[in-house]
Amino acid sequence: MRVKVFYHDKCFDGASSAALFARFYRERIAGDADFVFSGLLHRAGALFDEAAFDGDQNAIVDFKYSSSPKITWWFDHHESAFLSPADAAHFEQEQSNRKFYDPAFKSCTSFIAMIAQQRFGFDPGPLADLIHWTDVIDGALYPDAKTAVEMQAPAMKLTMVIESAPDQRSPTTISRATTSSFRIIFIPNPFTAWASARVAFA
Ligand SMILES: [Mn+2]
Repeated sequence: MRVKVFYHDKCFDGASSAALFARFYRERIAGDADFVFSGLLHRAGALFDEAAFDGDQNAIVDFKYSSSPKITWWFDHHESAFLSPADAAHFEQEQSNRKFYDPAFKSCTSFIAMIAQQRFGFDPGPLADLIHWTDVIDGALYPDAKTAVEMQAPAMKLTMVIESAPDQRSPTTISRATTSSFRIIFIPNPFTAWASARVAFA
């Protein structure tokens, strides 16, 4: 079973949502599932490439609604989740119990955790730290200005990596970060004042 997970790319909540969804899916839906992660970005023109929805199951997390019949799971919490009134109406007709929307949630990660627990018996306990930090980061609920500025907490450092990552490995990075210790390596860029950040696992 090949499950393709489309997530909001270069975004901590997007990557966390994809990682949490994969863990929930493997624990409560199909233990033999293989996951392919595919990042999505907001851009002008068509957001989705219908031909890319080629998994046995195709999920979208922390990103806009698609009415494609190939999309079998969807979770989002953005106010602007629907591209058109027709998409919103399509979602209203939805009967699958696989597509969920609640703009009251600070992060899509905490939303998926709640739905997975209440409707599918998933235990989000081992991911409590990840869920907490995703709410902090996506909801900009920094405990104080110093935390926001210095980005010292491990999750803040991961955020820097995710949001500068030029590739689609972020959900895998987050998954590993929830189960092993890691450190952040900064690689100076000779052409700009910025350093790029990479995760190294212990
Ligand atoms: Mn989000």
